[in-house]
Amino acid sequence: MIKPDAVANGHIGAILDQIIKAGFKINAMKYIALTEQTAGKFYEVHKERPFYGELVRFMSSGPIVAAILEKDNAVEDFRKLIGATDPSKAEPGTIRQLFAESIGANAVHGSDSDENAQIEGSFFFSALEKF
Ligand code: FUP
Repeated sequence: MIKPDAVANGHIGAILDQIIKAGFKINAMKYIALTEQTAGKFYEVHKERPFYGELVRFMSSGPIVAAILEKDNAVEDFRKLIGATDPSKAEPGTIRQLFAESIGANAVHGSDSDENAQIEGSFFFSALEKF
């Protein structure tokens, strides 16, 4: 996902450019707005965390770009490309170091396992929308 902060700040094109140049193929993509309810469901694993309410409000504060990306070793390579959750700790040249505002408004989301990538891909896309 490209999150509401990066969309609002005009970084969709630059972020997609980095993703494509890093060798990822886009298998599905859509530009949509999450409601508090859908954002809450997507981040349900974090329900008990203190930042959950703020996270849900932020993720439903404006449109996002959702995508399914394909590459060998995609989960690990994408997490390297985006950098640490807290942009002040992200490596130079990573997407979060370049484009994120804070640990909450951190520009992008990447799945943390192949299993979660399948679950999260199916959250946004039907079989007809995946290539
Ligand atoms: P990541 O996998 O890097 O997106 O990070 P996490 O799964 O740990 O966290 C998910 C989202 O929760 C982050 F992208 C932003 C938000 N978050 C906070 O707002 N504060 C925190 O202390 C940790 C995470």
